[in-house]
Amino acid sequence: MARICFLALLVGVCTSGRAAIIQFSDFSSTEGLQLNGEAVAVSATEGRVLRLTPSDPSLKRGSVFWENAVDVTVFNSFFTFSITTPKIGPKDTDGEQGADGFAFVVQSGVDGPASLGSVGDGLGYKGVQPSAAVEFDFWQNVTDAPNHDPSSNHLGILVNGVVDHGAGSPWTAHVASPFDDAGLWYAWVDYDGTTLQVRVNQTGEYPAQPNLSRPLDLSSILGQPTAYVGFAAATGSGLAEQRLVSWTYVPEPASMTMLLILMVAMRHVRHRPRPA
Ligand SMILES: [Ca+2]
Ligand SMILES: [Ca+2]
Repeated sequence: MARICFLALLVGVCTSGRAAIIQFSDFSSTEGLQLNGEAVAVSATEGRVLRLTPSDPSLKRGSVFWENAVDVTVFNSFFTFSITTPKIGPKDTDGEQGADGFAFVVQSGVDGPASLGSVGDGLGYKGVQPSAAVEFDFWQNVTDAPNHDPSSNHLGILVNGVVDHGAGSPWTAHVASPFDDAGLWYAWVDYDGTTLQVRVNQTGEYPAQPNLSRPLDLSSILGQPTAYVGFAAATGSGLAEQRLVSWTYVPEPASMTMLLILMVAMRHVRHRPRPA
């Protein structure tokens, strides 16, 4: 179910005139989204999902963006994904199969919601700028592409379509369990106006500490306080079916969203009929 709504409607009070929410509990509708490249809504074990790349043939890419630019001065975004990998094909420098990965992307590029970067190590994000992104990368590019990937399964916070982390691989974090294990993953990306944080796990409980954070002045990077938000993904000679299962984007601090959820829950309790 797709919907864009307003916090004021959720809580019954006007908290903000700009706070439009993007919410997809599944992708039975893709209304409001622009799908590019290989991105397509399909039925999967998780329900109606957004498949960003198919598991074959090789060298595919896809992206999806909300069709209108939204406020990105502060936000929190929560999404779930699952990735399957046919255990065939080449192995990376860590001896792991499956490739390449995807990214949550905030961008103000000239192609707008049609933006789509390069295949393979580019994750469908390389070259998209001005931008910032959080990558979920499960192919280690060290010698085949000089990206300084720290491991075969890592997070990275990227800027301006550059997927090379540089010497020492700053702004990356290794994640022990492989993203392409076919299980459901939960991810949170929070921006408080000064620092971008990312959390990921397979329990669905919001972790106290982020896996990775990076100070960023998004408005300066983007050249404006609004941007197109969405996802990009790619495969290379290694393969993977990458599925976005759900997605919520709220242009408010994470703490505000928690408070609003609590207020909605309390309203439901208050309005529940008393037993006879
Ligand atoms: Ca891999
Ligand atoms: Ca990589």
